[in-house]
Amino acid sequence: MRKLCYLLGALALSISAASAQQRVVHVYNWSDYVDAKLIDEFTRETGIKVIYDTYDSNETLEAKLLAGRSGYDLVAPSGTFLQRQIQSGLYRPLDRSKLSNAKHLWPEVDARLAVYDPGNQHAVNYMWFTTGIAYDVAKAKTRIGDQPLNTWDILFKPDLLRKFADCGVYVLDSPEDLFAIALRYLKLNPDSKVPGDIAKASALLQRIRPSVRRFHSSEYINGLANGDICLAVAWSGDSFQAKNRAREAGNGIEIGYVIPREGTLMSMDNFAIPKDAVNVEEAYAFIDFLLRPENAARNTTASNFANGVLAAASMILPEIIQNKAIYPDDEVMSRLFTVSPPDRQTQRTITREWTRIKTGR
Ligand code: N2P
Repeated sequence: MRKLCYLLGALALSISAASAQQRVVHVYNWSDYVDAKLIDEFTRETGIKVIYDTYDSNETLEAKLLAGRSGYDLVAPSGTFLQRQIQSGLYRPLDRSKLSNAKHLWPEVDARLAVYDPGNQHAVNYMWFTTGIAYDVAKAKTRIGDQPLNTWDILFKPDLLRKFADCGVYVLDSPEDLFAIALRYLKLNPDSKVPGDIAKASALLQRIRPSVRRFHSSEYINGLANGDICLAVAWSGDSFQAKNRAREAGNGIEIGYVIPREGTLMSMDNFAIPKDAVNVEEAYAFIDFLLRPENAARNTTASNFANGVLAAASMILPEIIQNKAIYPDDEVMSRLFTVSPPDRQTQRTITREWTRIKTGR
């Protein structure tokens, strides 16, 4: 009996010692952005447990980072937010020598990222994408016939947008995207910080409110896929996820996605390690695992977003890599633009105006 007690005690001790040693990484990434199986595979391979939380707006991530100790070891801000957050000292410099797979990164994407992160010192690209129009093909046809959807007229001509109001219009809750697109539509500089230009864009955006069911940045994937909504200002990969979910459900709903002819915003989401991260080596291990070309390819297959790993390209399904709305060719690329972070004053104005646009006041 005594021997059994001793054995059990020893067992309990060794279990608690093992769990005390369990390595962990706290990841905060965008929702619908990873092949979930890869997270388990990472743990099996490295013994590092992943606590994986998600968000769907840069503003949410930024609020967490600014509130002090976020508890996260790895986050994925978009370019302009990354730039401002680097300037605020929120990230550690990245030691690329700890990322054996960084050599597979796409030099052109790295160069684009360097606009936000000079010298590529704090971040590596995860995915890059456009903002366009996702729609239910059949419902669009009954409402506007053969009129093309590849124009921001759909959003900004109130008579046109109103035709979709009954079947459900969603718009990204992302002022950066919507202000840039409105400025471009007005033939102004999409990166303008001029107060008069912002005011004009704001007035244009105010007019869409009556036909919009909700400003939200992730619900539209299922909303489109199950027929609850029929039009969304949406991110590219998420729109194709909606298309695939509808196809898998076999519900007969077909979802389309277009990059309007007037052009649109191109953005990038990037991995960075917060200054106050505790599990830094584990964060490096997780980034490096996702940069492995076959894993990057799997994340693109799952999310339909273009990844930043050039060596992954040959492993991506033709229907994704040849899809110009996901991997734009030169013609599409010539219609894309990027923006820079607003100064403090402009940011305040945009935040205030965006609240007014969303609430309709
Ligand atoms: C993933 C959305 C990522 C694109 N669902 C916006 N950063």
